[in-house]
Amino acid sequence: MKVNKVRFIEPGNLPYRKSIKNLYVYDKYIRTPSIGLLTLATIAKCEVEDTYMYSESISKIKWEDVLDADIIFIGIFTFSAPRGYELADYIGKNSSAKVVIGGLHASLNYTEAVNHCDYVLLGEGDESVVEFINAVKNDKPIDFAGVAYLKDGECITTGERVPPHDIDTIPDRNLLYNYQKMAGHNVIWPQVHASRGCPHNCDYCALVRHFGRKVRTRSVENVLEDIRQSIKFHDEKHHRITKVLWITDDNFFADRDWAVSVLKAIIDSDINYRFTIQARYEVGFDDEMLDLLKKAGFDELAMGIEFLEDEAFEQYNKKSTYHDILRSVENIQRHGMRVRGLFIVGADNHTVGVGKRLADFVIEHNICGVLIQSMYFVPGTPVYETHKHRLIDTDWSKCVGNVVHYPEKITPYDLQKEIILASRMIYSKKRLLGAILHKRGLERLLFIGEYFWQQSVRADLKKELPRLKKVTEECGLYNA
Ligand code: B12
Ligand code: SF4
Repeated sequence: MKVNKVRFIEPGNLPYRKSIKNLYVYDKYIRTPSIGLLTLATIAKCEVEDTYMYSESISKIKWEDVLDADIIFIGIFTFSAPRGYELADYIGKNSSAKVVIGGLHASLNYTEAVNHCDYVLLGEGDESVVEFINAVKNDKPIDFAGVAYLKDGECITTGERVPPHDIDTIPDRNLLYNYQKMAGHNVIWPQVHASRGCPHNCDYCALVRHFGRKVRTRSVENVLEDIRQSIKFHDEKHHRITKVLWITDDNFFADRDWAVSVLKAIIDSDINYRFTIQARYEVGFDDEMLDLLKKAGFDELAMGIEFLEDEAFEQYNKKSTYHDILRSVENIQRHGMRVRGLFIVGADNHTVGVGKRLADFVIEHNICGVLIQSMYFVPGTPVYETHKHRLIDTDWSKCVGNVVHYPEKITPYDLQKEIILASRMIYSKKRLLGAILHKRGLERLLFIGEYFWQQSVRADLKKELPRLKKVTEECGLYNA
């Protein structure tokens, strides 16, 4: 079969729409688009000239340009899976294109995803999209490793895929419809993903199941070039206020020598920019690394603190302690960098009071901002096996911070209220005033932006309260 036209689609949790909130809320109707799917589109373009991508993070989908494609690839995370299935079903009804779904959620939950497409491609797609396109072009069976599909109602799989070793692709940002225009929004960040995989094995982590425990890195030159291109793409035609590039790796520091080389290369280069990055607590004990980060332009580390109790760290196999976290936060701050906290609530030991404890910690230890995620269990993770009976339902679209399970020692309703309380305490009017009076420059601006973003987050969390009250009352699990 001829393959003349290929389209990639990134569904949103909610589809893009114009809203005043798009000026300060980064994750509702507008989001940074997927660099992963864009990387795949860049690779596919070498096979099929007419390759293009749409992302509901930044635009509506132009169906008149999509439905006559020969192959349509859709990438889903858990929070975007229901919308992805909706789009795939629509395409299935209105187009003769082969519909392929992939991405983290589809890989871990392929028995669900196969019901909405012709094929699911498991794992990272850098090599498999090319194999797929070529198999279709040459009328060959789709029988290479890492495929799932339905045959006579039964889910067939062709075995596990080995993750790609060469990941040196710089995404061609011009392949994404509307990206250049939207790149001026301050809630859309320049992003570079420089390595994949993490050697750790936290029980709730879907990433390590998807990308594996072997760390694979891009070459230093390739990472630097991507950083340059990303900055140019976002800044050249726009006046952005928040000029910060996000290195989105899950564990950039896992290969220490490589991380040092990247940082030294940034320092020695013509790149003069501000950066943010995610980090485990161990980096806070590495003074050489912290000095390099500071010199390279990193103002902030987003630390996966997750819990504040050793009991929870132990239960979910997170090799961490409260004491270590604290020491690490203090040392990072001593090196002149901010610490942002990424937290999980809804662990088995969490009770009423978890929200206040979290907020007190954040305020007392000068954590500059937070992302609070309620526990959820993705198929394929150890925590799913032990806790799947505790999921309220499998409406994955709710996995954007809402409570989606029946915690052991607190009701879903009360836990949602704890998240709202924590947000209200951390982003209070008093702290807003403090930030306006005492913080400077970007730090002040970020707090103001986050203050209004969190108002919107809380409004969304509140909307779920009546439903959570009902499921709490109906489940019968919490009767004294
Ligand atoms: C950058 C980022 C964001 C950005 C942009 C997201 C985006 N559009 O991609 C923003 C800030 C918007 C964001 C927001 C959120 N995020 Co986020 N984010 C990330 C992060 C750190 C990096 C994404 C990335 O670039 N990955 C690297 C690329 C290479 O991987 P990839 O995109 O998965 O693509 C590869 C493969 O999966 C595969 N693939 C992907 N699609 C397809 C399609 C086909 C057909 C095929 C064959 C293969 C394939 O091939 C690609 C190349 O190898 C990830 C962590 C991570 N490592 O992925 C979290 C992550 C995706 N985020 C997560 C979450 C929970 C959120 C939020 C819900 C947080 C919150 N509470 O607000 C929000 C959701 C916003 C919303 N309401 O829609 C979770 C999702 C978990 C899950 N089970 O799905 C992750 C995995 C973090 C985590 N620690 O668990 N996020
Ligand atoms: S350290 Fe982070 S990326 Fe690594 S397994 Fe744990 S949660 Fe996942």
